[in-house]
Amino acid sequence: MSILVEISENLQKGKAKIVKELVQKALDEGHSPEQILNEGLLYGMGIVGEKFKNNEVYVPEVLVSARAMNMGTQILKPYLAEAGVQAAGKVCIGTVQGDLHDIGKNLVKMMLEGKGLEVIDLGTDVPAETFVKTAIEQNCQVICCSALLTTTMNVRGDVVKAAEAAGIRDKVKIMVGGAPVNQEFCDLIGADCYTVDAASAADAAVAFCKA
Ligand code: B1M
Repeated sequence: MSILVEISENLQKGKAKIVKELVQKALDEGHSPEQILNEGLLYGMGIVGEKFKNNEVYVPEVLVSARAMNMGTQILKPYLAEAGVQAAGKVCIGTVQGDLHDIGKNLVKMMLEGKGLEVIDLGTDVPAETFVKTAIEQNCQVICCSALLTTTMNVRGDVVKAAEAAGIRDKVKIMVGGAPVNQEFCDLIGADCYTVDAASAADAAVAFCKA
């Protein structure tokens, strides 16, 4: 079995320590950091994302795979920077103001990182203006707003309005998700995209960044 396949398979099993060792071994054997990232780590995380979408694996499995992914990327980070490998795009993500639920938001973040995007995590209880300020200052192509409470649903609409007021609405895509919202709500507030789960959110963000 090739070492890149071994990395992918151990990542899918959530074997963080082994993934870390294998990534170092692959580097020592002369594989390029980009190849290890794309054909080992990201490939494995992509499979986890698809299985999650199809209810073949659940939140705990995704979290352990994401941990393994993070351990692997930590080893690669300095080499990738040296090799000048560019992130596929930049996204800021947060749970909206008034809402402290962050498990789903963290899953979306992990999937975005798993797709090679640079993610600025604003945490929870994030005011609409902070999303917009960050997008401007950090040059993000996408803003991702998560929330789980019906009482905080409308803050997503405030993010759209704040982006309009700041004059960046045509420069940034606004994505929404979280249990109480759906496509109809997304259309109503004038956001760009609603996705039901973390893996689909990552696919959509990549598509926006490529466009
Ligand atoms: Co709270 N909570 N909670 N809670 N909590 C819910 C959401 C609730 C449905 C429980 C219930 O009553 N049945 C209910 C909301 C009811 C409503 O609004 N109609 C509720 C409530 C009422 C509250 C409090 C108000 C309770 C209280 O204090 N009286 C309080 C609010 C605090 C606040 O936020 N201000 C509160 C607090 C908490 C805890 C702190 C205890 C804890 C949160 C811990 C944490 O997040 N760190 C908690 C939890 C764990 C839950 C439940 C049990 C689980 C939520 C969860 O993490 N699900 C939840 C009940 C339930 O859902 N069964 C509940 C797993 C997670 C992976 O799913 O976040 O939906 P989810 O993410 C999904 C998708 O939605 C999507 O991707 C993920 C999967 O792929 N997704 C996106 C998420 N964000 C996305 C963004 C995207 C795209 C997709 O694009 C940008």
